[in-house]
Amino acid sequence: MGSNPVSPTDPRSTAPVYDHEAIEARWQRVWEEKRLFEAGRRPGAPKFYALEMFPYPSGAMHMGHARVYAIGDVIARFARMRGKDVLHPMGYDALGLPAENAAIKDGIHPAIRTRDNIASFREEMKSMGFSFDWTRELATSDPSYYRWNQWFFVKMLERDLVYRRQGWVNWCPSCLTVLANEQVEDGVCWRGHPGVTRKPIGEWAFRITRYAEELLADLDRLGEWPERITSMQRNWIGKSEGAEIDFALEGRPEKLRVYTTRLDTIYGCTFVVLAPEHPLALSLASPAKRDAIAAFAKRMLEAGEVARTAEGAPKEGLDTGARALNPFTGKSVPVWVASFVLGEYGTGAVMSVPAHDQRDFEFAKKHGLPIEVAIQPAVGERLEAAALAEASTGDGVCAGGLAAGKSSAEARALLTAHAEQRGFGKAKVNYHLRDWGFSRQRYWGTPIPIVYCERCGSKESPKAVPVPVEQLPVLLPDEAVLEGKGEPPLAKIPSFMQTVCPVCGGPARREPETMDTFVDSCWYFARFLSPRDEARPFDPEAAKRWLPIDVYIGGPEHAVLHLLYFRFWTKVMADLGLLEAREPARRLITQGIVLGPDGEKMSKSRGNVVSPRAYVERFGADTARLFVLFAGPVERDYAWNDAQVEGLHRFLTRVWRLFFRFRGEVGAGAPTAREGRPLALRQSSHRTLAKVTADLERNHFNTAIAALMEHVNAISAWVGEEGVLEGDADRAALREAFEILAVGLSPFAPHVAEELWLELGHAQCLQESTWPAHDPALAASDTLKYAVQVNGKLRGEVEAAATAAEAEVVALAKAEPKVAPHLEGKTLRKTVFVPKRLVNFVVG
Ligand code: ANZ
Ligand code: ZN
Repeated sequence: MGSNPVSPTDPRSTAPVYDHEAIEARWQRVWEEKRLFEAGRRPGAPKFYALEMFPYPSGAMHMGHARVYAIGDVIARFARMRGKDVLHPMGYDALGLPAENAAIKDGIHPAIRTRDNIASFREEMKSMGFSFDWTRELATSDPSYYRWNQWFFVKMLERDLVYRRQGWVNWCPSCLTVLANEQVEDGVCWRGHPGVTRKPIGEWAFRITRYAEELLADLDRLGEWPERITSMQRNWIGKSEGAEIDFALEGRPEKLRVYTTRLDTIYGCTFVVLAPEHPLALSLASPAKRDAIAAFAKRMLEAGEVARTAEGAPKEGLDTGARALNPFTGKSVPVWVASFVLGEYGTGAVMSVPAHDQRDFEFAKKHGLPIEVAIQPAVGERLEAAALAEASTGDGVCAGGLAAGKSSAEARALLTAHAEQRGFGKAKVNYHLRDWGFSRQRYWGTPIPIVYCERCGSKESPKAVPVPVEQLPVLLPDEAVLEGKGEPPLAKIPSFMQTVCPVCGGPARREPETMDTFVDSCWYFARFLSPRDEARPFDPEAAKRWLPIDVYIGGPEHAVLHLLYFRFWTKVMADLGLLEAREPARRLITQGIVLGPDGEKMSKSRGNVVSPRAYVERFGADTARLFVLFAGPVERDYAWNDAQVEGLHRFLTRVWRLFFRFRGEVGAGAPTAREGRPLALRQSSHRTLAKVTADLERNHFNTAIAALMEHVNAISAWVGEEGVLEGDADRAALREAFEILAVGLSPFAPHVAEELWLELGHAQCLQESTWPAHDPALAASDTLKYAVQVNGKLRGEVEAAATAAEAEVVALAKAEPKVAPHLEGKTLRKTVFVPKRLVNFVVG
């Protein structure tokens, strides 16, 4: 078999055995030695930035990682072969809670655990043959990274984009500590203590709301983001257009301002409701009710917004005893406090219209408050308040008042204008988006670069002084007291806490809080541009070339946190003059998850976790990659399936055997034959190339792989059992078939592909080669199906060569056995021929 001389020490001497281990190790070494994956190798070429969401380095890589990086790798490899200068970096989202929680349990320092986890992640990713530019690897736990988080903090503080506010946290009264949401389940802390409550606490927040409108408007320009993600962001930002209206209070000088999106319903307002925590609630309440309202407010704040606004949550409330005057009618209505009105949205006060708002309706029914219809449906039966079974929430026609007879939309405009004219109201836009509270009472995070100085402030309220940027980083101390109890960990380390004030030089205390790790992932994509930069977060010139990211890939679970925060941060970086782009990523791909073999989400507790490592060892990276890419479309979830993995391994083995059976016989010349025996094989080759190329352009990887499988079948069938090649034209066609197979496989199963390519006599790696163009004539489907009709009625079908002339097709159609009887003995009046589609005989 084969005529190439093979020395006994050459690994190729074992060629007929598909030794994935040797092949994969070899190509990974070659790629690295040739530095093929380093960005900037083709300075004049168009750039292409492919990025996968970087991993949190937990114990080991899991299938979800394997899938997302395999997707990114196919895209990066294809782009390189299309002549792009590709940036495809990898790093670690290395700070965060899991390492700290684990440390509390087993005492292993988060830094050590993280270092070890990164080492094993790196090794596993390398074993998969992912084409990362490893020279740019970074970890967010490295002070050379997080110092720039601190730098951004200071710059944003200067621009009033950072501020201190009152926030709410989960509090465990037994541990005397603040807990993250994921550490609390049903009011029980992760260490088993019941009675977790919410507690007010000072926190740092980013003023993301300043960008609400831009974040919303730019969603329309993100043409290549999944609609599902942009609509989740749109809802999350929650733009609301309405009006603020002032109600006078009986016997008091203050006004009560409400926010409404339905000013058209004002004539049906029968009471006003305040959030229990509204600043006026207590002072409005009659003395007898004050204690009850204070207790109610405390209970509501502890319950939290989610519980209060949940559908079906009880509509609790209390009458304050005060009364407000509807500015449109002068009518006096009672003022209540209620669970479902939130202090932090709008004005914290609502004009209640139970006939047209469901929450108000339920509240009115429960507390015996009146219901009055203000809007009649444009068509259909008149509404009667007494007969309502639920609120009628749609727009309609105003039943009375200034806008009587007008549509709801007209009425809103008219009544708002009236309120503006009279000075008791105005149009107002609100957003549901809240500022981002990002300080955490944790150790394993970026220290917030603030010191508190009593001399610059006062003993009662020490001034928060930012650490000057020249003094950054504020290093996270190695010493860590991790007990999961009491004060934040950094507060327990005197050597960290005690410092001097950068303004007055007096003694000062450091901020013991650290940053949310979502800060780290806001801008890592930019750090990859100059990851060793000591002078600035990243090189703005490099940013000009590389940003925005061309394809960003990650899980859809990040729809509204990470993916919104990193858009926000990009806009801030642009406003700081660091960037031109105002959006981080042109295109977003959200991949489905790989479920366990039982079809359930993989989890340790279910015992259905499949780790890539074992499969890479047993079947090789190429098989593992093919599995995660072949099992279904990119966005779809699917379950791990051992049988399919084995099937894919058999496929690669088959490719291997087929190739080596003919390795010595494939010709050297380029094929030219367009007829005879070679034609069928050449057509399969070019059709496959056309299909794989088109599928790669659309990220339809599973169908591309299926086309390659068909091509292998076609090669097999063509060579036949005997495997006899007749002459140079056959040999050249076979070479072409294998070359196209190698090229087509190369983004998916790159190690096998490179091996075939080398064996075909190429000196350059596939990753250095150019993706070939298919020959359209050979790729064209060579036969066409024509429908044959007689007097417009379908009678049969014929298949004709794509190149066949009209006369030829018509002749075939006439001869078709199912058609001929309908023509017999009739006069053919007309023949209608629609190219590529149909023949219709009109007979009489
Ligand atoms: C009167 C009214 C009548 C309302 C009606 C709705 C329907 P979005 O779209 O979410 O902005 N609201 C205002 N502030 C609130 C707060 N702090 N907590 C709870 N609810 C509040 O919703 C705006 C509507 O939600 C406002 O319009 C107000 O109720 C209520 F037939 O005013 B509406
Ligand atoms: Zn000071």
